[in-house]
Amino acid sequence: MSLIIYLDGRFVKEEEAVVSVFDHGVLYGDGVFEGIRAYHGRVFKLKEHIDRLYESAHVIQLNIGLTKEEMTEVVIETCRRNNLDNAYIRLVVTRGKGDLGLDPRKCPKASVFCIASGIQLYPEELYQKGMSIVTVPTRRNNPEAINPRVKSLNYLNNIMAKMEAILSGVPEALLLNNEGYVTEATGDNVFIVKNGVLITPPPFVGLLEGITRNTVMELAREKGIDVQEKLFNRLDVYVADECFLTGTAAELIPVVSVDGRQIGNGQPGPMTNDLIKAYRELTKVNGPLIKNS
Ligand code: PXG
Repeated sequence: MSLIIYLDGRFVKEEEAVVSVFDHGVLYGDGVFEGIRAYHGRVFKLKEHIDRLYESAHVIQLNIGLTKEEMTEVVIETCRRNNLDNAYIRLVVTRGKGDLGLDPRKCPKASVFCIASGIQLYPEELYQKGMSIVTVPTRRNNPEAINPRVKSLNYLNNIMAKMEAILSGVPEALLLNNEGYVTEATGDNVFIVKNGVLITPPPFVGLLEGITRNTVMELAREKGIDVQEKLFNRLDVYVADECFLTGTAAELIPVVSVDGRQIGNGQPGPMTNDLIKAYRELTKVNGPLIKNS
């Protein structure tokens, strides 16, 4: 069945939802986006996603042309028009149509689109048995060049790393920064557990401050767990008691092997499993209602 897509102020059929070849999002990756989930008829952490989208746009000096309230309604209405209670939502703002040069001043109006579709869940086996990952040669973008805190349409850094992971026979990559500190995976943040402390790298190392990451840190603190944002390297991961990745699409995924080194006892750890449960509970109650008829 054809989806209904929001595109520049209108709801159109998927077949009609097309952007120009002169759009600078297409020509240069000039734009920002969000990946959002809806669960049980609610858009999870919608305010946080909208806030991050507007912050990313602000950094690249992109005028979205809609208020946050209007954008919130765009997301909810897109779910409603497709009658979705559970959805994966992609909200994109590009620089819009310009000429063939780089100059963003030639793009008078940003283009906004929103896709809400059914979700492709990861196999349950991944959550039961955990995932193997590797560190890859490609380093995470230098924050002084392209700051990973901006969720921009330029994802080549992540895609290169993803290809290197696949070449190594695993589905996900761990990216280091130029100093060798652990940053994140290609579309997920990373956590380790050592001696009961939950540790994740600080944003300044060069990573996207994930909404799932922040949610997991909150949930852990509510449980009385000591949560620390601090620098660590590959070796710290090898000797961690537990490791997991967090992201909107993946939620929390246990990691049981990194560069061939078994993590902990090679099974998803108790803190990881506890947090997976707490996260899934939260998805039942957080976020504005879609109110499908
Ligand atoms: N780091 C990066 C680089 C990301 O792109 C996350 C962390 C997690 O952030 P949230 O806010 O979702 O907890 C992301 C988010 C995919 C996919 O298909 C994932 C993202 C973006 C695009 C596609 O898995 N990531």
